Amino acid sequence: MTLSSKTADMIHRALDSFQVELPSWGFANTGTRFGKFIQPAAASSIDEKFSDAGQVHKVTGACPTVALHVLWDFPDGLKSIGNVNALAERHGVRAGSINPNVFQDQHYKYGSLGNPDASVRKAAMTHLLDSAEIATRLGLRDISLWFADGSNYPGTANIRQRRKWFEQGLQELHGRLQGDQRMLVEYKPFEPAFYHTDIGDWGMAYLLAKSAGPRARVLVDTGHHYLSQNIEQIVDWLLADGMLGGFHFNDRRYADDDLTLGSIDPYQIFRIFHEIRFFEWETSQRADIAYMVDQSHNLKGKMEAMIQTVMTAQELYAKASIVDHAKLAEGQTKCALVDAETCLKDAFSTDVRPAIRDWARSHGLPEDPMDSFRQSGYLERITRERSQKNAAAGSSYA
Ligand code: RM4
Ligand code: MN
Ligand code: MN
Repeated sequence: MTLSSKTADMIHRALDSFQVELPSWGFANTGTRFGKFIQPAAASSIDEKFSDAGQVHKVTGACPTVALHVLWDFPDGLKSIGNVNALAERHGVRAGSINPNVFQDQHYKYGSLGNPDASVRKAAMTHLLDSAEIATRLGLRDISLWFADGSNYPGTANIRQRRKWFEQGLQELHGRLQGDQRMLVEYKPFEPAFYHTDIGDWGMAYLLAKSAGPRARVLVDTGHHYLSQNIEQIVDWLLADGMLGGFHFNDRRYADDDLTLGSIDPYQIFRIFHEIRFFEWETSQRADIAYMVDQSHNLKGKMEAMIQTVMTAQELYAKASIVDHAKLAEGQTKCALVDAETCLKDAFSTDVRPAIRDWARSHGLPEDPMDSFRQSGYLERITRERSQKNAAAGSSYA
């Protein structure tokens, strides 16, 4: 079935406005708690990460920015930012959000901003303020915050006290934001903490963001919910309150599995996009949302996994952009349940791929990004160049 020109046009405009940020760590060798499977082509320097991201952007046209993780990409903090903007530009991308890392160093064993030891809280604060400074010097807008803080056993942590420390810390960080900078507060129910997590759900993230100041928002990582939780309702509530700052996209079957987007439940992502598009239609305003990928690719080839993710995101966003909103609103008002639900089902089951190929062609992009990448010889080249270094990297769990 060919799409009507009106539908194709809606898809075209939606894709023009849709961009998704790639995580630098998605190109690096990462693992599970049991070990790392080393990929010979994995990136290990910021130069290689930008280069890989640049190739993904080149074939998809939808991911001009790269999220950076401070400890992994700037191991010496402010001192290592060097000429990072020029480096990114050389590979056809830009630096994106800045992700502080207050979970990996040894002193964070009992937490960062929630640590009972004032000197550790101070070390975490210094890292967060340095991260804000990095964002300012590089001219970047979003500081994306995830905290591993929590406890493993009942009675071992003063939950209310820790909340206060978080409020203070986030307020202090907010005070350093410049211009249009934002801070995004991410939540996660468990892992690595298995009894309580200090920012365990969207309500906690919302309250902390509110108390931090007007430029703080909530970040929704799609893998950070209990199974069967209605994520699109959370998204809708945050949208209504102007508190939705961004997403970390990934898919999962059980917990925070970090699988490629839409691999398990594409309808879930479609429903999220739908709530956003419906909000935009009702309010005639564009939601200011940073769409980001947060995945770690252990088994799939890292670059192919990323291209597949971006293509899936474009496809699901395109589907959500052709929902007949007027008809849907009417169905909702009249409680015509089947009619309203059919509006979503019709859009979801439409094959939007021909329209995406047209869109790509009209922008001088390859119609088949995966094939274009495979034909390019890039993977063979980086495999040759990087395999020796990667083979020397450790892979053991203990
Ligand atoms: C966490 C969370 C954060 C990410 C780290 C690496 O589970 O999703 O966003 O920075 O993993
Ligand atoms: Mn995340
Ligand atoms: Mn996660």
